[in-house]
Amino acid sequence: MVSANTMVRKLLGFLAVMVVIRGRLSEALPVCLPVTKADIQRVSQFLTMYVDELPKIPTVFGYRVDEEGCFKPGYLTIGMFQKKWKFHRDLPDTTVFAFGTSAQTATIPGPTIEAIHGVPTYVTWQNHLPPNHILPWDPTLPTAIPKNGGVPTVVHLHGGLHPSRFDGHPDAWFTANFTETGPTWTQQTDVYPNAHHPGNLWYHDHAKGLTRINLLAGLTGPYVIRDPDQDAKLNLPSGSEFDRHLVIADKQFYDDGSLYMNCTGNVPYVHPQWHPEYYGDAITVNGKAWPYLQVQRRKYRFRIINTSNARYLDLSLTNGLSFSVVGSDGSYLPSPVVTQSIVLSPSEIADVVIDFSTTTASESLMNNAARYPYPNGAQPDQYNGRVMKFIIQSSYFDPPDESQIPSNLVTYTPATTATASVLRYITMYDYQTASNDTTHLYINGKKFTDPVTEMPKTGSTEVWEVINLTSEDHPLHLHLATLRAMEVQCLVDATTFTNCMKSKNDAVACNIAGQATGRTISIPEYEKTWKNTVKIPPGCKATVIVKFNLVDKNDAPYPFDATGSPGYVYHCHILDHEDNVMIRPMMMVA
Ligand SMILES: [Cu+2]
Repeated sequence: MVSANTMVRKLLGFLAVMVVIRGRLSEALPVCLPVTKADIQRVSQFLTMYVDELPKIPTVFGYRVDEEGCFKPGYLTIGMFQKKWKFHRDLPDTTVFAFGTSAQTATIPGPTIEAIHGVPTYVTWQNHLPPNHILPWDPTLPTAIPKNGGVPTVVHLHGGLHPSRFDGHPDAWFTANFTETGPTWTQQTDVYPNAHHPGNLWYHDHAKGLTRINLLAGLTGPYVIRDPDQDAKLNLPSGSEFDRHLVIADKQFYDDGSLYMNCTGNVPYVHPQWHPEYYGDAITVNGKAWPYLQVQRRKYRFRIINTSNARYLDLSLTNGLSFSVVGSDGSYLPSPVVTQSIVLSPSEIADVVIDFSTTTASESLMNNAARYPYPNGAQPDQYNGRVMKFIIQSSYFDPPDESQIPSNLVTYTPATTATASVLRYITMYDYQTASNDTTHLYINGKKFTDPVTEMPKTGSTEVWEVINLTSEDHPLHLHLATLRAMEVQCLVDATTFTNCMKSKNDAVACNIAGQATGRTISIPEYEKTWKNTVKIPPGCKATVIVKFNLVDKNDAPYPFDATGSPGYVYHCHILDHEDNVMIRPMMMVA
């Protein structure tokens, strides 16, 4: 273990230095002593796998039922608290930031918010966090920096359809007790109309420049929009025992249990702390490192959310089990897709059924085979290549399994470019030093603060041709919209095209039509529905249909006004990229 380092670290860990940046800001930043990568890896490697039971995430209800049995709007107050969390039996308690209705009940991840389609949920998000962050951050990024201290937070409901003032705009941050608020903050309570069709969403922090550390610290939680009639008709495995979330996030720890986030950047003279990708060796599920779950020999539904900062997951099961994928992100598939493996970028959701009666084995491991960075980086090892274990009980238990995997699920507006009114070219750039170290990443060569260029008409359908000029995959996430990648075609000469784009920043002038004629990458069957995040492979162009309307109601307009301030954003969901600064504003117009 790293006891020598830890002793010094414990001595100095809570000291802070006053760093004056550009003579304007004085911030208390943690002092970090250098530890080697091997030191940090050793902490994960000492943890025995599959000794902690998978926690059941608590549920809170974002609606109420009146005397007549009708659904009525629900009112929730959910706080963000600093508390101690046990990630593993053999790891000391970890200081985290957690969502919950009280400090005592706050969990990693936060409680599942259950909502009813079309019934509004009011959430007052409260910040109870201390004056200083528990993780190092980087004031040289465009960052929410309060004048009087505190940890800025703002909650985004990922996949939600709602007016932009409730969207968790990166500048709508607030500190404890709303003492200080960001420039686009307007109100304490967000109202979610739950206009999105029934499906899987999640909520997480979105504060400018701090998203990567606020999520690593624990500020994530699941959100489900239900339609009881549809649930009854589908008859998928249900109830808190057989319908469960698996919220996956990779983490790295010091041997005193505290969360590790690098203190020193990869190009420290540009950004002293920022690093292009955070990867942890400990794979946590529902807040436990490599947990186990005892299951009955029957069908289970798992809503799997990748809440990692940068790690893609390529999930598979041992002992012959497969996934029947019923949904991707917030939507159902038209019919189940049986697959041996599922690739999830950060923020993507797979809604699956696993039928444990199809094996005679007594256990099955869920493993991860995704290279990092994806898809050309390092191969996962025996630590970050493991996720969790299912222990399959030998006998058959009550109640009998009457659930099913129906052959027809749910269909929405067909995916066609014919109804699109606007074609946009969206380009992803990576800026590097002479020695190929990334200093920042942009979309369309623009900063977040450059004037808004994407102003879609509310109710419309667009086509976005998204071109990835970098060497790794990026998960493109749009707020408000639902989207679907139709085809991916790679560039024949990425170097020439990238050089042209770096001088002209104009895909048409750089002959994208002639360039994007290379190899095609097929879209997996299990992603062929309306999503909110799509993967954009390196050196390729993805044709993405983007809908600013209701795909479950034949492209009907939103039941709320999506125009007006502060607007929405779209961004890469690798959080380290989003923070520096692969994010752009998006303003809806009438
Ligand atoms: Cu990215």
